[in-house]
Amino acid sequence: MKQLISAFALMFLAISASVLASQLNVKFAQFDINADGKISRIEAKKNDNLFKQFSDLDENGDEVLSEREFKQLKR
Ligand SMILES: [Ca+2]
Ligand SMILES: [Ca+2]
Repeated sequence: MKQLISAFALMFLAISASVLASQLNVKFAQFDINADGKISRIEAKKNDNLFKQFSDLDENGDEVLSEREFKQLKR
């Protein structure tokens, strides 16, 4: 019985991890209006919080946020 429970627990963990990951992807895609894999300053205007942090998030200073840079966003 215990084994069954831990199997369920593992499954639950795996599912919630993938849900979390897909939520992040959805968010990035929501902002990336032209789907070029980057968020421009204009696209970031959709969200005040993102727009305010834009310069801090843009580590390489190319005026767009990659998905990796976007993930540093503080909520
Ligand atoms: Ca874009
Ligand atoms: Ca950048």
